[in-house]
Amino acid sequence: MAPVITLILIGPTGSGKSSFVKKAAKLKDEAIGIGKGLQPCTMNCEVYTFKHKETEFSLIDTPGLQDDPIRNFPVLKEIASQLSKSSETPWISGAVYFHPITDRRFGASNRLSLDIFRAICGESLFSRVISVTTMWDRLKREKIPEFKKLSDELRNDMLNFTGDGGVVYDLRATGDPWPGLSVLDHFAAIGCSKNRCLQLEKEVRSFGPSGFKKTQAGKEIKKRAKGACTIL
Ligand SMILES: Nc1nc2c(ncn2[C@@H]2O[C@H](COP(=O)(O)OP(=O)(O)OP(=O)(O)O)[C@@H](O)[C@H]2O)c(=O)[nH]1
Ligand SMILES: [Mg+2]
Repeated sequence: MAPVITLILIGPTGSGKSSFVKKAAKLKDEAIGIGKGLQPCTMNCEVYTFKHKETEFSLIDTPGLQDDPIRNFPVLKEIASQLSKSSETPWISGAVYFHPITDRRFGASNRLSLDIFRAICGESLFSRVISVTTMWDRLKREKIPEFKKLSDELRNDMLNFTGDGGVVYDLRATGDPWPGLSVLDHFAAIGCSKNRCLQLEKEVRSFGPSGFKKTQAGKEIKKRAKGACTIL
C-alpha cells in the first residue's frame, strides 16, 4: 500500500484551515468545527485521513496562530504534542500556510505568523512547503487585481525562504472543481517521500513535547514576545 501523504496546516486564526479540511475530506458539518465569530475555533490538533484520486492524505488541522506573540506558546505546545504522538518517523510530508487575502496589508502579525511557520518547517522541508490564500470570494470583483498584488507579495516572501520550491495557491473560485484540489494534486505529484523532516518534528523527538520552548519556533516566539514587552 502506498504511504499516506501527511500535511500539516498552519496559519492565523480564522484563515480558513478547518474549512479547507472540511472541503478536502468532504466532511459533514458536525465532523469539524468551523469558526463563527472572531474567537479562535480549533483548540486541539486533529488528523483527518481521506483519499483523493489514488492517493491517501492525512491533513493535520491545528489551532490558529495569534496576533499576540505570547499567545502562540499554547498553539506551539499543542502542535508539538500532536507531532510526538506518531510512531512513523518522519511523519510529515509537507506543510501548508494559510493567509486570508482580505488582510489588506502583510502587517506585523502576518509576518509573525509566517516567521513561526518558517521556524516550525525548517530549511530541510522548504521544498515541500506551500501557501494558500483564502477569502477571495469576499472581495468585490473589481478589487481582485489589487489583491492579486498582495498574493504576489506573499509569493515573494515565501520564495525568499523556500527558494524555487515555494508555491502559492489562490483559492479564488468556490465552484466545481474546488480549487483546493490543486493543492492536493501538487503534493500527489511531488510524492510523499519522507526523507526531509519538519524541524519541529525533529526537535520534539530530541527535547520531548514539553521542551517546545527550546525549539526554533519557541525561540522565535520568545524573541517576539520580548520585543513586544520592550515597546510597552
Ligand atoms: N467567504 C469565505 N469565508 C471563508 C473562507 N474560508 C473560511 N471562511 C470562513 O471563515 C471563518 C473561519 O474559518 P475556519 O475554517 O474556522 O478558520 P480556521 O483557520 O480554522 O480558524 P481557527 O480554528 O480559529 O484557527 C468561518 O466562518 C468560515 O466559514 C473563504 O475562502 N471564503
Ligand atoms: Mg480551525
